Amino acid sequence: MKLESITLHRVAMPLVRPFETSFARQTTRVLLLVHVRTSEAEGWAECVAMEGPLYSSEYVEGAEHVIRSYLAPALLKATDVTAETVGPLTAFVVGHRMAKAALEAAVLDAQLRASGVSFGGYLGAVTDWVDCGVSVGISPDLDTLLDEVSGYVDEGYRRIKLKIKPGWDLIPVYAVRELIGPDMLLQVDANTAYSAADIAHLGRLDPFNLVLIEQPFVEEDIATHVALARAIETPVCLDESIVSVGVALDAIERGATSVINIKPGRVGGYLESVRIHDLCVAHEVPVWCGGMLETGVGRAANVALAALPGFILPGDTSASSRYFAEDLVEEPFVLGTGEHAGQLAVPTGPGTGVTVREDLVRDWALVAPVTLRG
Ligand code: NPG
Repeated sequence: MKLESITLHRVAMPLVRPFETSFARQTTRVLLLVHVRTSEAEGWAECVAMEGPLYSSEYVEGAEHVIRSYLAPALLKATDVTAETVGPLTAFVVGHRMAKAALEAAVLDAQLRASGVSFGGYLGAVTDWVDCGVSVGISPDLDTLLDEVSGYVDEGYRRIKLKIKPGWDLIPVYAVRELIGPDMLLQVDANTAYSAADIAHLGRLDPFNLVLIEQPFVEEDIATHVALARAIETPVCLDESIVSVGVALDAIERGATSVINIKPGRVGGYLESVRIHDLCVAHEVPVWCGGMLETGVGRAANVALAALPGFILPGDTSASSRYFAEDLVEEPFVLGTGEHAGQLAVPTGPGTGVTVREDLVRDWALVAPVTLRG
């Protein structure tokens, strides 16, 4: 395909409730949407970078800048662009995986719409419904936390993930385990908030029968995750550290991680996500699909990815209503009922299978959109 234009929309969407992690408290999701026009079709994608460089070094305005100055010009001057060539064409730029992932996903959406294939069909989905978990932020107090968790259990979510940090770990985990009973899937996510000195303390989570503890130490520190995995019974899962299939292989071989969270933005796209998935299947390492407070645009693609066979744990693929009163797409994600309680249906239409509400993109714009042409 020939890429004719790339339009960047910076929008702000109010969250239904504040989302607090060990690194930030968000009340609004500021994000970058990428809209491509090709010789054959149009495609949309969402860049998962946050407003500030707090989860990773990427952030909205930085992603916008690298796309405008480096990535878009490289794609717009190429004679043939497909999702498979976005990676090679942009490999000259170091890092900036979230920006690259958004471009690759927008091109893939256009390409699949042109050929009438769904994301799930292209990526290798093997199921029509995926199990959903929900990520619960750090609360002002235990009562608020338990209220929030009870609401999600009543909605049908199949797994609870609690955000933890030093000073907010053993007691909330104990209280939530008491609330939800011994069998419901429960896991914790530290977003790099701990250090090697906390290994014995983290071992005190073992009695709570957690599915996993996610990313307790800084992303570059594989060695301390190895030490933790040897010291405790709770499986260790890496998120921030896993930025490519090469790092995933290293972390698995060193015993730093026995479960992997795959986030397409963090690893540079859906194609690299499938490579990590395949590696994990070959090593019998379970994977699950992470989330970055995506709108329906990114959520649709994530739900398709989560339908691959290695995704045996529920993902942070929650319903649209977990975050937004109104989603950016005409088909908001709603949890199923009956046998599909706690699940989302994998979209079946061409591309992501969702239609962007351009009226909302306009209403929620933070700045005028920018269109780049070859
Ligand atoms: O359900 O989309 C979701 C959010 C899941 O907790 C979640 N994401 O560290 O995994 C994370 C966290 C996150 C959110 C990270 C926003 C960065 C930004």
